[in-house]
Amino acid sequence: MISILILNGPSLNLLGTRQPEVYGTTTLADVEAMCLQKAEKLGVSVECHQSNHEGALIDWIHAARGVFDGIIINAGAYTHTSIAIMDAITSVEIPTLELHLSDIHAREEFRHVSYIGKVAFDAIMGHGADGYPMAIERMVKELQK
Ligand code: CA2
Repeated sequence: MISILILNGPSLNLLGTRQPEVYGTTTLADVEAMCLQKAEKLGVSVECHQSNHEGALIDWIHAARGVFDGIIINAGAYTHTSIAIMDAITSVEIPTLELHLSDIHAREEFRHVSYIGKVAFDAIMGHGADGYPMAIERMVKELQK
């Protein structure tokens, strides 16, 4: 069975509680439930983790080698700063999909740079919480190629 690791970075634990005009009203628990539902429908397995710490995200990426077939990552603000997460993704050689709630290219210029985008095979952004099940579908399509 295809297995997918879904990682969420800093402050995404606050989803649905603040800045609803930017990030929507769906909570992280809702998002994870949506992912499990989508996975069940597609006959794949998903495991979700969130951390506010760069090193914790990197540890999960490293541990994914030989365990997960794909990684979906919303690295939050680390997207725009973290060469360390980019290198971790490269090191495990697991197909990785970049995910964002908002369209980072339609926002402030400092969000236009994405280190994750340099190593991901594709990106899904601007669809809010619905982007998560969309990302699972995109990942499954990629892994079934
Ligand atoms: O659009 C996205 O998914 C982002 O990855 C979200 C990050 C932001 O730094 C990226 O540029 C784009 C921020 C996540 C903060 O999440 C919050 C959720 C609710 C309330 C406040 C922050």
